Amino acid sequence: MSKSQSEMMFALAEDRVPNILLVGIGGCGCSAVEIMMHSAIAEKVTLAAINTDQRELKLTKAPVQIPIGEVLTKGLGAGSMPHVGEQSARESIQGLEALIQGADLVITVSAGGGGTGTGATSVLLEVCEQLRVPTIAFIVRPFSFEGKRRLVLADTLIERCRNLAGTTFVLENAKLQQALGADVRLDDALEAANHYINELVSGLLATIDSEAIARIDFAHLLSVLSGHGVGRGSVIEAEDSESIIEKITDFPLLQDAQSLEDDDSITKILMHIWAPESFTLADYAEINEALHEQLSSYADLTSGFSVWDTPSFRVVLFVNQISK
Ligand SMILES: Nc1nc2c(ncn2[C@@H]2O[C@H](COP(=O)(O)OP(=O)(O)OP(=O)(O)O)[C@@H](O)[C@H]2O)c(=O)[nH]1
Ligand SMILES: [Mg+2]
Repeated sequence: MSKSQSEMMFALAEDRVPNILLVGIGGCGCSAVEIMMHSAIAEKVTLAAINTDQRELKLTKAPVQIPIGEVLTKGLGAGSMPHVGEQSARESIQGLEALIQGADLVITVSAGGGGTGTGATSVLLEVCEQLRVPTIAFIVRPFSFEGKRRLVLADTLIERCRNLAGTTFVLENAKLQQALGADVRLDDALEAANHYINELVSGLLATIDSEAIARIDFAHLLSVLSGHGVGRGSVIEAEDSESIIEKITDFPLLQDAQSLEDDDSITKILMHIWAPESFTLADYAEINEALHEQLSSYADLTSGFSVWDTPSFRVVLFVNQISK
């Protein structure tokens, strides 16, 4: 190989951006993708929507739309039957394989409790596992007033995801009322949960995207968010570093993690801080200590740091708690 050829290959490797695929599955997943279509995420990842319900699918305007189970459901939905969602995904397995092929990371968004999300999400995650593509799953857990059946179905899906995905984040619809007040309209509440997922995914992408003094690369991100753990995350805007510490382990819409002793679990943390120039090593040490105190004294922390010309702070935090 000539010198110029090898230089060119090196340049290509340096410039390669990870191919991230975000897939919304079922009604909730499609609504989340629809929100992302109007956010900066649309330029950074490939957005795809999967559904048995073709009307819901088309509403997303996602660049990649995959109808599943067209023979089984005739495009009319899975009627809250998870086995129909699952069989639909199996009927369309070749389309799912073609979708995943070549991705460096797949992020799924879906709700448990209905037919399509509950049945098809784990089939997609299985395909990713077979093709050795890392995964992160965001699962929405229904409101308790929707009845026990939906909650049990959601919990079965969450259990499956925990065995298949690198990290599983569980959003509780039940926490929306607490976070937004009792008078919130139902459609606004559902949308707020989807915006929250949008914010977390944007935060995650920002950690690897920034011009940083200490940079987190894509391989760091994958290593923190692997191991079949329970995920929690937050994006904090704060005026000073004390306010960061107050808010840092507040995960408003996410399911509470089981409290495990350090001996029973491994906690991995990914954090990126954008701070003004005045930020000191002492401030940084204090944030790190607060994290260890509130999450785990043995936590494995990967952190990035950027200085920006804004007087306030922004912190993106992801925690992955893995049972030993
Ligand atoms: N946060 C949020 N939750 C939603 C949204 N849409 C539905 N849900 C919740 O998700 C659960 C499952 O609903 P869908 O995602 O529409 O169900 P599906 O997977 O399309 O299932 P089928 O329609 O039966 O095929 C519901 O019981 C709601 O609790 C949404 O846009 N945002
Ligand atoms: Mg549906």
